[in-house]
Amino acid sequence: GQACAEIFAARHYRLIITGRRKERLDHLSQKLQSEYQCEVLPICFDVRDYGQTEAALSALPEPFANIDVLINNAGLASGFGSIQSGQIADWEKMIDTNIKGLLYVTKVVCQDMIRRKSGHIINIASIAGKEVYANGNVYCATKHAVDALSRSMRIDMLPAGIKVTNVAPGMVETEFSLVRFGGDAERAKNVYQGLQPLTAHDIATVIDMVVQLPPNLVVNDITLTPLAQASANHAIRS
Ligand code: 8X3
Repeated sequence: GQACAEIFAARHYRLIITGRRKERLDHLSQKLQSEYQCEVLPICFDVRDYGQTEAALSALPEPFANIDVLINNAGLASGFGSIQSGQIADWEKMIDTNIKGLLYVTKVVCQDMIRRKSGHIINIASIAGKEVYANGNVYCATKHAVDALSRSMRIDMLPAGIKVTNVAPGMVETEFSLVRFGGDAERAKNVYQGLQPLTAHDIATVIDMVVQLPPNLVVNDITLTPLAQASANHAIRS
């Protein structure tokens, strides 16, 4: 999310950045405004709560009211273990954020896009939405749901001419693994041991490329991996 905000700020897009942690959000907002002189509206809310989501996004102040590009980036993996040992709290957090949060935000934002017959929705899915791997179970299921929703949205919004792009990254070094392993930094580091993972900036670069394409050209689905990764289950390490 932050990497995308930075790339679009450099293009002087008017930005709405959202998240749960006000301090982080305000800090990023100030950084973008001072580094790129762009207009930024930070809004703090939790996508897991439909009431909060609707209140935050349905009555935007005028210069920010018409959203052209929505990036559904909120998502996480929580826990890594067999289905039989899974924690209900982890499952609910992933289902509520990765599926329901994406649905809630999309429902609010797409209304105006459909009215204007213009807009681009980018759903950040995962290679875990294309394949499954051991101990990925519920996370993989939520990302398979995102993949299905991207395809469904594209069909449902076809008459309105809304672009929908499903972005499915493989190994990207962000806070992803740290969050998945409950803050265990050593374990998180091992995930990318012996290979060069992608960066958030790599993913944002591709999103920017997809957004810049001509009106009649749509990337519906794109899977991104580092050179050392061929599938969710095949990576080569030195
Ligand atoms: C992140 C990629 O392979 O760790 O969604 O599930 S993976």
